[in-house]
Amino acid sequence: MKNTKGNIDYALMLPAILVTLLISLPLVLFKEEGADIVNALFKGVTGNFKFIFLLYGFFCVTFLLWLGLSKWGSIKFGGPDDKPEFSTYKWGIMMFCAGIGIAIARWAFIEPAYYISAPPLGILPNSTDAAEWAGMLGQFHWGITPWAIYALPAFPIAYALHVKKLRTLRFSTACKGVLGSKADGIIGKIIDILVIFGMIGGVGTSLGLAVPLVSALVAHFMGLEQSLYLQLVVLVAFVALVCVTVFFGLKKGISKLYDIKTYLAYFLLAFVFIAGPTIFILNTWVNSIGLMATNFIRMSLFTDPIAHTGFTESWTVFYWAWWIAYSPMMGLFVAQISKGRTIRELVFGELFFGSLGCWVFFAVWGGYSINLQITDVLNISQIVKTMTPDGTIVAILGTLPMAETLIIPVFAVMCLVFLSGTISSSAYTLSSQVSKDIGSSEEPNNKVSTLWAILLGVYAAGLLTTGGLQSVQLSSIILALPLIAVMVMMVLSFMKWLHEDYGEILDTKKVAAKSEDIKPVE
Ligand code: NM2
Repeated sequence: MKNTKGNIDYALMLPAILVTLLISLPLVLFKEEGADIVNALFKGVTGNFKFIFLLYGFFCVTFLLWLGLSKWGSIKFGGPDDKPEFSTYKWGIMMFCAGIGIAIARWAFIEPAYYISAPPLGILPNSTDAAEWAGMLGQFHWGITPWAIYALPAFPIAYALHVKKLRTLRFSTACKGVLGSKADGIIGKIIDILVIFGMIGGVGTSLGLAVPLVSALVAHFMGLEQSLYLQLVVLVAFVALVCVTVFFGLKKGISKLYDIKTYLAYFLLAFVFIAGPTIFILNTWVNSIGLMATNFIRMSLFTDPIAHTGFTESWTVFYWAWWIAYSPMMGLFVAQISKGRTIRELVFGELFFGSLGCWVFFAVWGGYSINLQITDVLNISQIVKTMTPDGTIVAILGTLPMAETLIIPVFAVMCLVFLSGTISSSAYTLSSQVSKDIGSSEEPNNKVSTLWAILLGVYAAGLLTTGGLQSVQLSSIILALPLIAVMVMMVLSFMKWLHEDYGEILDTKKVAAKSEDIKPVE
């Protein structure tokens, strides 16, 4: 259904626009100073708050495992007769595809190169241990913890939607358990604004990484030099393309096209697995899982307080923040497709399908790169120091059979589709967040979505102009930090609801009967 009323909540829309412009424009206009500020902020925020990010990631894992195994696990999102809408397999694939975008293509091939050249915990760079840990760290940073971070907000939202039957696409509503009617006032607005800022921060990171990758691929095919100018041209072209499709409401038709990126990714996965060192990939994967299992707590809480190598800040903290920033968007989506599932199914389903999906990509693409390094075919740990990350990806792909005729073109098409998909889906979500009273089946206003696509473009231009990975990473880190407080409040609210609605009943084991008696909160 179209939201033709154009019902915009200006109390959310205006601060969001203002802050986006206030961050982006100075970055574009005062490039040098911008870089210095970014540097200082990065050090200050990560240095002082890294323990919070690490604790939060660890909390998400332990809390969800406890929740899934506890007596609350059998509570269903919905009434006794509600059945899941999708088969478990389809549901799992939908969660994986919704949560993963171009970032996996940007990182899976090159992440091991960084880990080999600068490993944590005093491991000798470029050593055998460094190569083994390179396999493990990719699995760790894209495994259980980030998927637990993604999953957490889905629980309060799914409960509010399917059990409490609240028309909620707002996070403030999911905090009603603790906030009560305050959720509709200024505190609620602050919560919703923080969520919007978090989303902008996360999408900014994605675009800041994706645009240079796509322009490196464009440069490769057209024989051009990579430059900031080319990146901005690519960005403007994509934003314009998305604006046209969003403005004319072509979302349905276009979303079919977006499906092809998944098939292209699967094709590249299968190709590298078969054409690459299959047995080495499998061995490295199994080894990585073992290393991860033994070092899970160590890495989860590794604040690096003595040596201050910067590993924790530029990897674990950055990743957790990036996933936190996307977690509201993901929570909304997962909650909507999880009607009829139990709490236990959602905990283990999301952790299983999500982690497994990422692990396969990192095992295959990352394993391929590690093999290049140890067989001396391509010294990736050296190349990554002299070339841009995007140039390194092209060099890695160049070692595959049929690189120029098949692999790099397929990879390029996949990235192009991913990039426009990221811009358009985030523009839609942001637009629905600033719409008043919008239900889950309604579409947000086209014009507002178009405006968001442009704003995201301006924001990404700011990040790209300041240059460097740091500003792109900082975008998620700084805007995700306040979200942690919102998430904790949502969890408290959720637990309060569970206790109120099911506490007594669960003790007498009559779960199914109760869900019909629950009245929506006013
Ligand atoms: N995460 C999965 O750009 C993207 O692929 C969106 C990024 C949070 C690292 C998701």
